[in-house]
Amino acid sequence: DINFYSYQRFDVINKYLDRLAAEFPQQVNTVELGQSYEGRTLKAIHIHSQQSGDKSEKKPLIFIDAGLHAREWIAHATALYVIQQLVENATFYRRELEMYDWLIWPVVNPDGYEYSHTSERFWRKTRQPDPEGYSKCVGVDLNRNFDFYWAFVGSSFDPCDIDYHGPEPFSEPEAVALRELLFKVNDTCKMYLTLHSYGGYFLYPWGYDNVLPPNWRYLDAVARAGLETIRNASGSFYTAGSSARTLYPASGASDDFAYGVAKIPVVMCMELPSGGSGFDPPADRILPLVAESWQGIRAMTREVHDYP
Ligand code: 0X9
Ligand code: ZN
Repeated sequence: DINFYSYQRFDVINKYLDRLAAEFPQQVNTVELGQSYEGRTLKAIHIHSQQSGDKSEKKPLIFIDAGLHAREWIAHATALYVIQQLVENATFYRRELEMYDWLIWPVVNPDGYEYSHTSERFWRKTRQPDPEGYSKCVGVDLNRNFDFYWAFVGSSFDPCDIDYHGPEPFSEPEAVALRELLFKVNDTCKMYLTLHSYGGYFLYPWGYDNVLPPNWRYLDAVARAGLETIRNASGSFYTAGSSARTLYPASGASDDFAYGVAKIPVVMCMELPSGGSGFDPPADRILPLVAESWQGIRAMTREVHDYP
């Protein structure tokens, strides 16, 4: 079974999703999204309240993913915590389940995630070798592989760099799966939240340029709702702003794609805190960090709900 006293491996996480689907068939179903380069099953979970069994009723959807970057383990843990709370603690989150359907994909890059457990703790990319065979270096930065201003800024042509954008857009099966999922849900999806670490930022589009999108004031209000909730819970201190202005310009990322191409109205990238140690918060910090992050996520979804 899962816990938040250690970081869970990919198989444990996927088996947990299957167990929830078997145990709560009225509220939960898993969604298979194809396979990773190394053949792992890409699996998300769809969570809905019991009443929404009525197919004619289409609820707004919150879509959360984590782990495009392998080493950012607190992101995977946060997604897992959201799943656990919404399903196993459902009576406590009646409001969240009444307002929304939830789609959560906790490990977008399972090959990289497993590699960061077995071989190289701070591995970031996928595990697909360079198809042209020119380079001995392995892996693509999934968050540079999307076809929106691909290879435009903040990414590298060098397969040996950690921000290598890949030989072409959507060279990675995991990015293709995420694209297809975004297109599948974008008619009902109110917010796409992508979980990363570290630094303590709420980032909204754009990442490819310093220009701000038309609804940036609203995006900023959503971000501040999350930030203030976490701060008032005497939790971590976050900064809010556009990706390019607040962190650095970087294009070809999933968030810009979700906003610019899939046209999801609210897109947010959370850079979770470090727990004092970079990409590797100590085990005893996992539970406090995922719990405060979940409060911030809830606050954002309340803010999103009132938006037309
Ligand atoms: O560089 C990234 O992909 C993200 N930071 S991380 O340290 N987790 O690697 C930030 C992505 C922000 N979004 C865009 N630049 N579009
Ligand atoms: Zn990241």
